Amino acid sequence: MRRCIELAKNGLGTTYPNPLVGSVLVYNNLIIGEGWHYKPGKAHAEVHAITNSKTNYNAAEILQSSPITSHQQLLEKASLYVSLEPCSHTGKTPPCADLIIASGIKNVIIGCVDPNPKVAGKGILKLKNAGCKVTQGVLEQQCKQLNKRFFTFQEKKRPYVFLKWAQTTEGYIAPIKKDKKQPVWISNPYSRQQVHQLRAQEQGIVIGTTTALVDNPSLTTRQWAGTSPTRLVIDRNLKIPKTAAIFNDKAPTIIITQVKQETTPNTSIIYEYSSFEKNLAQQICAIAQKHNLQSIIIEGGTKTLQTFIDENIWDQAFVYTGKISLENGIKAPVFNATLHSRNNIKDTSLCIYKNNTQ
Ligand code: AOF
Ligand code: ZN
Repeated sequence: MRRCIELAKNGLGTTYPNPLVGSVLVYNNLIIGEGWHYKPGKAHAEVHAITNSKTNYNAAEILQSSPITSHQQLLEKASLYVSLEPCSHTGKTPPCADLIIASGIKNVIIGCVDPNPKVAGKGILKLKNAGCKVTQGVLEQQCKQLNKRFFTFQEKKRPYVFLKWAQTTEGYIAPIKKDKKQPVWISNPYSRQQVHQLRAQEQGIVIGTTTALVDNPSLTTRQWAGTSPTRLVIDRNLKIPKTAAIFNDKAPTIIITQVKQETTPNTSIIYEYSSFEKNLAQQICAIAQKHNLQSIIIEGGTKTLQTFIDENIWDQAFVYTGKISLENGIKAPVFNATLHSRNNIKDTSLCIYKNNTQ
């Protein structure tokens, strides 16, 4: 199952909106086929594992040197491990449970149940009804953690929320005043590259009006291969000029505003209404949910980050502390959270916090 999780992670950034899934076919303690789900519309993990067993080196060796003489016989004696319950429905691809049954596999080991209401136990039932032995809940927590975005989206009806900021050792995220409309770099180039990796993995990125006006960021994925996230920009009174980088054509942009504004059909700039009176973080999450974004990064500034902290709608925080010193500045958000890990990226430290109350 650990190998299934390892394989599944290869799909991070490409399987969305589908979950990350890995599968391994085992005979006599040897892996005889493996695979992972790569992209929506493409084969699911189990399909890859079964297909791979036809050309797998270990499988070929067994067929040559044991009483088992056909691939069919081998499948009948093999065990299929999969990190998520095999699907039972016809989506973009046919049901994996049907394929497993048809291929003659009798022993199936599952990490966790699929929370998608179209599946939710029906895959397991199908397998059991066909006479397969099913073991479920193996490394269950790790398998759920693997799909924290998918599970949060399905069960809490909101995206998984990452907070991210960089601060100086004194706890400032930016100088009070600056001359140029661009960010002042607190973290080093390596940690900035890591932030681009995060952008490639997540589906949405949120900033407030001040960050858009003062830093003029484009919020795209440039220093890592992958897709740029959808930009969600808070602009209560539509103050951000159309020349701002967030309006470039590199990714869709959702403007969250209290001004009633029509969205022009077939454009990548979408206007979404928010009342701004209370629960702004909750309203932003509802907008992200409506647009099918399973994860969002709250990128700043302090006011926007603090809104999510105060409403207690966040799951994980990435806090970079750089070596540069500022005499005076805008204070970093204030929060009370459990430190999960601490790493140094050259002269910048990265503390990852988790919200244990969620
Ligand atoms: C599996 N194995 O590898 C994955 C599963 O539209 P489709 O056909 O691609 O189905 C997508 C749904 O299938 C997805 O929402 C989730 O419930 C399940 N994903 N199931 O048996 C896989 N990726
Ligand atoms: Zn499937």
